[in-house]
Amino acid sequence: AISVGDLLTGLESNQFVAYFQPKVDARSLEVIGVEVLARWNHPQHGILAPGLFVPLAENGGLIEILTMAIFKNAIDAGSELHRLGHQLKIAVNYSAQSFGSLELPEFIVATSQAAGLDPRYLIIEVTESGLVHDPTVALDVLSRLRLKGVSLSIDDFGTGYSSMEQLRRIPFSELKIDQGFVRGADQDATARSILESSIAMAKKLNLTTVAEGVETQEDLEVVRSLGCDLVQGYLIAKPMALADLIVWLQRKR
Ligand code: G
Ligand code: G
Ligand code: NA
Ligand code: MN
Repeated sequence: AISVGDLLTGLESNQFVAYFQPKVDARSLEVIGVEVLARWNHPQHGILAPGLFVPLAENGGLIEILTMAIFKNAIDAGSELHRLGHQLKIAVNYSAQSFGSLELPEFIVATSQAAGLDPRYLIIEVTESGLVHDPTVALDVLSRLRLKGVSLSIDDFGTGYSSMEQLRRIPFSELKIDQGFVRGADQDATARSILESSIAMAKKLNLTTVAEGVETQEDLEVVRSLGCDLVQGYLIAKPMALADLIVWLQRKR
């Protein structure tokens, strides 16, 4: 099993890397941005997924350092992509446990300024459940980031609780509909109705809508027909390393 000690060693020797999954326009399929997904390039176990180490970092008091490492990777990659002519938005997941840190917002802004990447190209994805944990602190941290130009996205929409209240309180600009409502929606009238209502509501609130987990052409057709703005999922591309993303982007040109 992996211990907190291994995690610390991994952080000290820069074993954490960012993978990137494209977010594309639902109609034109033009690439608008990428979601950053953390991976641990472990010397013995190979590439490890966040489900194996994010909870460990949260419980072991290392989530702030891990989040900094991921942001540093993400921002450097964003700056490189911009240099190559890909003006993409870079979305990073933010753990509820990270709201306790007032240093993180400063770190994010300072790091993007140092890399020459305008914070307006950054998006922070937070889950509904994350916001309920400590609502006042979450609002404080997210507002600081918003004031610096960072956009806020509500992730896995529809799976948490008190979602509508979070939409009222927090200055979101994007809403990501959970994969559970997207995959197979062509076969499932209930999922389709939930999708339709979520997209309609998001539009009234002036939020960009993203459908996650688009795996088939049928999934894509459903979300397109409902007017969803962006899509993300295996049909478009799986999460990949920066070098692979660059090749993928060049092929699309
Ligand atoms: O590909 P996937 O297995 O990458 O991601 C699994 C889960 O881990 C998702 O819920 C995703 O939001 C979360 N996750 C991925 N990267 C990060 C990260 O850098 N920080 C946090 N807090 N969560 C992440
Ligand atoms: O919680 P969050 O939405 O950040 O998590 C995204 C997770 O979903 C990651 O683990 C990512 O690898 C995974 N994912 C992304 N696209 C697809 C897809 O089309 N199908 C499936 N099954 N998983 C996906
Ligand atoms: Na996410
Ligand atoms: Mn999600």
